Amino acid sequence: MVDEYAGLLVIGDPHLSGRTPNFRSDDYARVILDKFAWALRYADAHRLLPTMLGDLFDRPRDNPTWMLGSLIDLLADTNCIGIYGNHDCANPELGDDDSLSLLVKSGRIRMLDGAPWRGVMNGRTVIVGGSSYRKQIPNQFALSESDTHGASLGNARSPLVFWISHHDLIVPGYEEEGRIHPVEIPGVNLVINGHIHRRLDDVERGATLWMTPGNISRRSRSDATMHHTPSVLRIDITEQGYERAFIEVPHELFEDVFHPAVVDAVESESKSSFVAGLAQLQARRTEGGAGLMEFLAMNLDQFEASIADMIRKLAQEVTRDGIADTNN
Ligand SMILES: [Mn+2]
Repeated sequence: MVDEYAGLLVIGDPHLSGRTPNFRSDDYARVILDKFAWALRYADAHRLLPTMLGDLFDRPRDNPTWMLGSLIDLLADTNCIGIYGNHDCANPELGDDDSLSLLVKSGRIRMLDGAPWRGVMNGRTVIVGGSSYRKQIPNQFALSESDTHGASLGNARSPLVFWISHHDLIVPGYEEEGRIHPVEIPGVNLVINGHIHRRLDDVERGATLWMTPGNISRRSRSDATMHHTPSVLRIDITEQGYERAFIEVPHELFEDVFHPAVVDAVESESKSSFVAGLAQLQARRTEGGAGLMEFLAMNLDQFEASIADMIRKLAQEVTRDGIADTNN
């Protein structure tokens, strides 16, 4: 087998989308696609295998054709492995109507479910398995005979086994949302989990380490996102095992990609401040109408029920379905 790679480049939750989310004020579609392209170039330059943690797309379907075409080009001469996330599929499993399945069928991305990647990196056998969203993370991993074959030919070191997932893990900083406890998985050295958009501390369970590297895009304006630096995770296979490093993905200042929060003028109950608040929102207009619904929820009480209802319906009409974004 050709010793093609020096390690992995792990890319968390890009959430590619033709629409600009929430409070972002830039050309999100182009910016995030460029980040993904940057990561692929970095991987290529350093002989790292691009490994996707899921949620390549923000919405499973109706993604712009130009974007799908760009991805087909970007991934043409690259091996890329990965799993799908909750945002990649409209149903519990990835289906033929979901955009990601195009990239899988055309051989641009190889899904790891049920078919771990096996190869040699810097002279050592490496196995990368994965569990897509809702797929069970195994409770152990047994090497096959061919996995240990290399050892008898002079490669005395046992294979390194990595596992990627897209799950609600109970890890420090995500205890309330989490549902799955990290445990030791005999046979697995390192689990790398997507889905959680900010970098959290490692969790060590016996011989298995669990990592939450966070994503490469900033989607919400919350504090957690404000303090997250978009990064990819680089894993280099070494003599002793592996080394990890976070590589910052070139990005603009937080203040330059998000609309400022609307603070004043919303507190007073008078109708004139309601109009002033609307004017402020218009000045910071977001594509999906983020902010408008929050503003209305806080301020509609002062009107008669029938009028409040009419305003609410109008707002829903003009913002279509652009406001009900979930973050992970
Ligand atoms: Mn996600």
